Amino acid sequence: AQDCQVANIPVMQNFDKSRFAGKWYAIAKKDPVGLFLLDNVAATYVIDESGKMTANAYGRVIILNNWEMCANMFATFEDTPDPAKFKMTYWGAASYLQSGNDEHWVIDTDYDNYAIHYSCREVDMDGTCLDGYSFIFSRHPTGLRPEDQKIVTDKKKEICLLGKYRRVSHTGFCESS
Ligand code: DAO
Repeated sequence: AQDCQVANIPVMQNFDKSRFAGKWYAIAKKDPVGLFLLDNVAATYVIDESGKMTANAYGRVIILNNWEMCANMFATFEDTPDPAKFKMTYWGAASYLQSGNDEHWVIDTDYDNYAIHYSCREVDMDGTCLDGYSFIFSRHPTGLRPEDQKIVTDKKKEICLLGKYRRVSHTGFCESS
């Protein structure tokens, strides 16, 4: 059932953050209002000895309307009663980069190939998401394996974001930084 209520969005069952650790390449993205990360986006998740999750991420951004650069970003995650839902605090290596607090939900993953991330920033009066973003992650910068594409399409529909994504290219722009 897809009623598009944020509270009813199904997330990954028995999410195992230690298997989620490592590098993920964003291959598609649904942007929020005031989008920040444009392309060449990747995130590396780390789980420490105490089980706390953190991440480093990078991506091409344009700041001050015209200045193109690679943003190096950091994030910490607070666990919640649902193992697939985290409260994320993020900030940039430089003070002029974006920072804030977002939800970080893992909708689905097989840990080895694909992952679907979701974050609703603003829930509307009717309980649907008014402003949010979502990344489709792959372990491979080249994209998803054909066998994962149907699973991902079905999940996009379940989270009411089918047709809202754009492709995220990897050109090597952020590789040297
Ligand atoms: O690109 O518009 C946007 C929103 C991105 C918020 C910045 C997130 C930085 C940390 C990313 C960790 C993995 C999602």
